Amino acid sequence: MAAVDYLERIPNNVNLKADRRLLRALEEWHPKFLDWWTEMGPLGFQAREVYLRTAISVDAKGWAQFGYLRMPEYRWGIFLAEPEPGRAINFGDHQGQPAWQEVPGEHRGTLRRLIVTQGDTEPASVEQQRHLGRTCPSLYDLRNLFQVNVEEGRHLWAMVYLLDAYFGRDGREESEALLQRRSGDRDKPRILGAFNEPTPDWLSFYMFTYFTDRDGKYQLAALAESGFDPLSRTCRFMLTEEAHHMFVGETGIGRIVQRTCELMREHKTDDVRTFDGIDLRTLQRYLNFHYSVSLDLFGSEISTNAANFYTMGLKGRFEETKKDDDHRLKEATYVVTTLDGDRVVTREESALTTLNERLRDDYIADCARGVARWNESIKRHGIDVELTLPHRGFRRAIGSFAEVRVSPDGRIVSEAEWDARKHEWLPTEDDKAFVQNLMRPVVEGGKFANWIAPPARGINGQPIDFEYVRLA
Ligand code: BYC
Repeated sequence: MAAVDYLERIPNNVNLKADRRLLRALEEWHPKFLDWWTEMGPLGFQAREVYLRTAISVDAKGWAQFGYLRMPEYRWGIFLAEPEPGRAINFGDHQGQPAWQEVPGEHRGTLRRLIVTQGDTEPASVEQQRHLGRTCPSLYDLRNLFQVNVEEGRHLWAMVYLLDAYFGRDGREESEALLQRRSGDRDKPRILGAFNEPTPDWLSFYMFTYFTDRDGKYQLAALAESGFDPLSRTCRFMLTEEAHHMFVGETGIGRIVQRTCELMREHKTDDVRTFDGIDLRTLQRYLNFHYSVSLDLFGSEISTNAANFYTMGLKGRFEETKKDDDHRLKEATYVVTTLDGDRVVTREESALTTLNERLRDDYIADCARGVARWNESIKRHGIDVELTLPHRGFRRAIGSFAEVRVSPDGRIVSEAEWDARKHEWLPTEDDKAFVQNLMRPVVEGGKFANWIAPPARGINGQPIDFEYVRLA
């Protein structure tokens, strides 16, 4: 079961050839996906050989195979984690019943909506990163970008499989629509806010893969708890791919921090811009932006949608089965930080309606761990500056904080103070122009742009100066 069938046009471990109707639906969708990839996928480099990993089984150990291939030849396919025999629905009103192998009729619309929302983010991120290849800081980084891109493409396949296999004609229509919306398009935008923001430079890319892909981790983990077993199994396998994307983000920012500190020490100045480095203040402003946009992806602090997803058994908490409570939460409460008039307060609320906030809390704690690691690196260089996560209410567009202006340190500020100080807190036009100007391609084997340190090690045990992308 774990072996992936690569003899088929669509590699899969779901015995696709036994289901003619589904196979036909996916075979019809396949060329449309390739058209979308050509139109909206990475610009340039499509004819180049890239050292990519491909899934060859769904075992935790050794599922990946590395080798050179051209991106359009990537074996996008359908991989579900192994079924857990006897798996039950672990939370909500259906708790204790066997996990659903088919869509429960009464939750069909809600489940489809969740799958479409998840699916929509995957092509969106590829669209956002489309232009980055032209300005790569190294071949190593270029290869990582493309690895992330092809795997986001595969995550789209994962959701399209669920739509086509389980939702009939509506599912097929949704699969088409996933290829028609466009990130940032005024008329047919992607569904969630963060996926309509541009990713114009590599600093934004690393912030995105650190903060926004991490939302992906938490949302996928919550969906992996689903009582709808095919969704759970799909998300469990996606999480193994997602880990690399966050690694790219964390080490990417870590390497920029390291290089900045080296330049600060070498030239005895905070203002490393003169030396083609990215100063820590600019890094902090980019961090503030990407963190706040990603916090919005968790939805409102109080959400009846979230309560319903849980009660229906469709979307659980992070590590639901490790929690020691009744997994129904009808009587339970949870403390949330929210607004009371013009004050930031903490308040006890129903545990069910606050599930978005709880997931956001798990996410915030995880984000903070990476920031602490970057700060250790700054400290090791003997520099007395710390990067910080801004307050959760800062620059929010979703939830109660969207109504007010909150400073990074968590004060509600007037519109006048916001206007006067937002340049200290968020990337300015000048910052963006400066960063853009640094983005000059470096494609010589083993060389890196001046604003980023080389990685500690290469990919899959290869040396750092390995030819990760064959340009000739
Ligand atoms: N932008 O009750 P509320 C990833 C809408 S990332 C725009 O507060 P709810 C990846 C919401 O849809 C993970 N709209 O929120 C990362 C609702 O609309 P309706 C993606 C927003 O429903 C990097 C209304 O506001 N996966 O995988 O409890 C690269 C009130 O909503 C936003 C998922 O998101 C927003 N930020 O929760 C590649 C999982 N936030 O119903 C990939 C599936 C809320 O009033 N999605 N709204 O029309 C969900 O679980 C939920 O839809 C959300 C929102 C958590 C997003």
